[in-house]
Amino acid sequence: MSKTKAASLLLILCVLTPAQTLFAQSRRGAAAAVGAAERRMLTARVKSEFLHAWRGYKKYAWGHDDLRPLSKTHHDWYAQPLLMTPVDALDTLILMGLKDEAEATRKYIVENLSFDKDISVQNFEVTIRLLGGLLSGYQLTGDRRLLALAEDLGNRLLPVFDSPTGIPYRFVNLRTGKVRGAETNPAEAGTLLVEFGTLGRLTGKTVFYDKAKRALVETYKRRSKLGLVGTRINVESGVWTNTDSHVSAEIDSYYEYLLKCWLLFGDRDCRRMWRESVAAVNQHLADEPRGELWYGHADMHTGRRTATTSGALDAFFPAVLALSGDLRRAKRLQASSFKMWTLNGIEPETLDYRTMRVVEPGYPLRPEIIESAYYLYHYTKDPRYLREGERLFEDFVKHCRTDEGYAALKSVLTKEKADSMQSFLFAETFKYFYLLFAPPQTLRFEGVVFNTEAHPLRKTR
Ligand code: DMJ
Repeated sequence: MSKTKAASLLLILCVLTPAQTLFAQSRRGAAAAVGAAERRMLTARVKSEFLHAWRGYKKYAWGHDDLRPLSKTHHDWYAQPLLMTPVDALDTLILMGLKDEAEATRKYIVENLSFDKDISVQNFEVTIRLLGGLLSGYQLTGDRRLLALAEDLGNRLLPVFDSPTGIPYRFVNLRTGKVRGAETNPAEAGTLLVEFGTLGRLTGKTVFYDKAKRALVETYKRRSKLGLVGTRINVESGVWTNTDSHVSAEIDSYYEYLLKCWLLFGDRDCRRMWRESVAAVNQHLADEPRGELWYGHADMHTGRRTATTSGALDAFFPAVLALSGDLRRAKRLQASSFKMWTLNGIEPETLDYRTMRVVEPGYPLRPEIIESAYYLYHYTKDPRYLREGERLFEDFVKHCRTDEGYAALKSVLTKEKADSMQSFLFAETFKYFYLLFAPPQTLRFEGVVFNTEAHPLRKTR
């Protein structure tokens, strides 16, 4: 190399940010290693940012479901709070070693949370956030009052399964058991068995496992000849009301739980359903513009392409592919997700991956791309995923941090903030950042399965 060339290369490397350096390196195929001191520093930064948001919640919204970070007020999902943020945050507090905060939160939950409320709640959200959070909290602390709360909640949710098909209604009144919402989707019908199954194993009450498993199986049984499911289904007639098929909102975690229920419980039906389903997804939904890998939309019966869109929620799929052993597709898909993120310095809710045009510009602090970086780093130990995580974290802090918390973005194009900080920020987004950078012994990956809200549940085969 000539002296002038060497000098200009040195200059370029000096002015590049770490993330830009990653790109420079990735063109040559390898990311720079991340040393132990650098990882410690990143871990500490994540913890400190988590605490920043947690203090904001405690200061302005303690006892309520979420913090509204711009108006510095609180938000409750229903007429009475269900402690969404404390329950979702508890296991992250424990994993981060924040003992006093975890202890105070556990105490507050067991002394104040009651499900004897005359409110109609969304079964899916309450299951993944509250049932999942209480169960992992119980497994991490051994506090049986958390399990008792989970069992009480489980019993109050059970009426949702009393439909003619066994596919659950969407809403149930926690006090009266009255159900509503006959039109549901595979995600809400099929993302229940990890939590209900664990509750069944821990209480010895098989009804929890059996009802949630039936819901998953009955959804699967209605797949098309191509092996795909649609977006909406009527729980009373079992008829699809929207036949669009994809791995995005309203379907996503249905696939995740087919795989995870095999891994968590050793349920062979789930393994068979996962294998058949993922083969159909790879055959009919995968798309390869410009040699990249994306998963788009197609009609469940004909396989005809209906949309070339993907988004922040779809970014969970590399993690699931990696967990299933398909690292080749997982790596290619994660590269696409990362491209989607870097397009505007943060990912949009929906993107047309053919034109690279943003379709829905919001960013509600979603974790999925970080979750996938964590899984891929776990399996490959390729520093690329640590560097990727570092870039995601820098952008995330830069665009979403407020003086008293973190705020969703109305638009990733303008970076205008929205007055919302959902509890999955604590359950998932910060947890996956933390686990990505922290030493592997922080959590024995092979011993647990994360529910879709990132609550780690112990394998009980
Ligand atoms: C979470 O509540 C869960 O991960 C769910 O499966 C999908 N959406 C949010 C986070 O984006």
